[in-house]
Amino acid sequence: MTLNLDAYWMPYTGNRQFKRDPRIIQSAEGVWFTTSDGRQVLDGHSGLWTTGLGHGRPEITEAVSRQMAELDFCPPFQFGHPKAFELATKIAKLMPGDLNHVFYTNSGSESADTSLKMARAYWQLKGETGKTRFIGREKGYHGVNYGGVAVGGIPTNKKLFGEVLEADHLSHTVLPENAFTRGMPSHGAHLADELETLVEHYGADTIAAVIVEPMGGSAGVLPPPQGYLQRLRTLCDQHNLLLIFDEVITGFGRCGAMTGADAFDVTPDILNVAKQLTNGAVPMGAVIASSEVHETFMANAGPDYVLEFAHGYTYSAHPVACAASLAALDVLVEEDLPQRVAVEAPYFESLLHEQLSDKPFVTDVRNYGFAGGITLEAKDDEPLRRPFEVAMAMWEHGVLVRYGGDTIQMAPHFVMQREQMDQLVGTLADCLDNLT
Ligand code: PXG
Ligand code: PLP
Repeated sequence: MTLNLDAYWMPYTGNRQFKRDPRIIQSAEGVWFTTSDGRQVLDGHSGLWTTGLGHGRPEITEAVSRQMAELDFCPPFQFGHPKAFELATKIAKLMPGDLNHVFYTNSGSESADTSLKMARAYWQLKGETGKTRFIGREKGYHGVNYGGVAVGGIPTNKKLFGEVLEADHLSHTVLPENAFTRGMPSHGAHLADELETLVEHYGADTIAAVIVEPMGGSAGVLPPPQGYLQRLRTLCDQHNLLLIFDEVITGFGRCGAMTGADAFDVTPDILNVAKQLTNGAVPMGAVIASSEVHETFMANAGPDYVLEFAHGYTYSAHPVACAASLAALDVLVEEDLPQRVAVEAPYFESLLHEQLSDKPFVTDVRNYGFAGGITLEAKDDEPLRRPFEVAMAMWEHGVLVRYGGDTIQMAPHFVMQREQMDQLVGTLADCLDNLT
């Protein structure tokens, strides 16, 4: 059977190139994909930062199958099912500080927009009605919905779509003096002080929240400079701004701790997750609010039958997603996988820096936990071309990596063995040698 590729308009894909030279994945198990022509391909990106526990975990498959048979759907507005409450309790236990209240979404993009609405409504309910502006960061990625795009800082994601929110941006933290740093860079904490300048410019009474990824992901793995997130936290406290961490990539183990907040020892007021929440098996995201944020809604909404937060999705707390997530988080905790990432991260770090730093066209190598990114020098006036060529060559050589902008990203599964990491980084090194 030949597939008709025409009708499917693929997301974030060069559709014309793909359909000329398709890459079809048929099945997956552990750290391996099998392609439609029967090749084994090493998954060097945990799916799309989603599947740290490995593909096809039987614990998740069984939980999802059982749930489908028992309760396939439950209206989430004004009704609930047991697993939604069980899962919220479990998530709250895994979160730092008093991040205790879980609002379900279906993706990271929905988490981003939910968190922005939550932050604005919080100030409205407190009577501080002028606090509506958001501060994001250059190179930030907060998904593709309109709010997330406005606070995001990747120009190509904004260019054709227009702006709908009042947002300004801190500078990104990729400094030339930090190139080839292992782990957190030592320069750049001072860039958090730009928040002070923005507060002076706009007035704290016009700013609702600051939203950042504790470690930038999409823009190519950007660990925070030492002291940077602490400085942001202090300034948010001084100026009465909410701090939102977008942990869609860093949530649930990627940084060698349960959250980026834990890894970098800074607790936000609102924390967004998705991806690893179900190990990627079923779409689901969540926004976790501090007790103070939650209580502000509960205390100010009027009579108790009135909605405290006029927001939610048809598929919020979907029973099948809840079942998948309960199973996925059990595996994560029982196998102590964030700790495994912390223990094995130095091995991955050494591979990246020792095998890639001297390769042609590599201008930076960055890493933290089980995340690694390299930047490639632009080919003439085409910065996107070399990462594309490298990723295609790797696919031909049996390894999947993510490419985008001027970077190549790697995200080993939390369960990946050293010899598989050797194959991942070794194949990249070989492909870079053959680059023109
Ligand atoms: N916030 C962050 C920090 C993310 O990394 C989203 C929000 C949006 O999530 P959804 O589920 O709506 O896609 C993300 C998603 C990459 C890459 O190349 C990263 C993401 C998505 C696609 C590609 O690293 N992150
Ligand atoms: N558009 C229409 C016409 C709808 O009726 C709904 C939900 O009822 C939505 C959009 C929102 O869909 P969802 O709740 O899945 O985000």
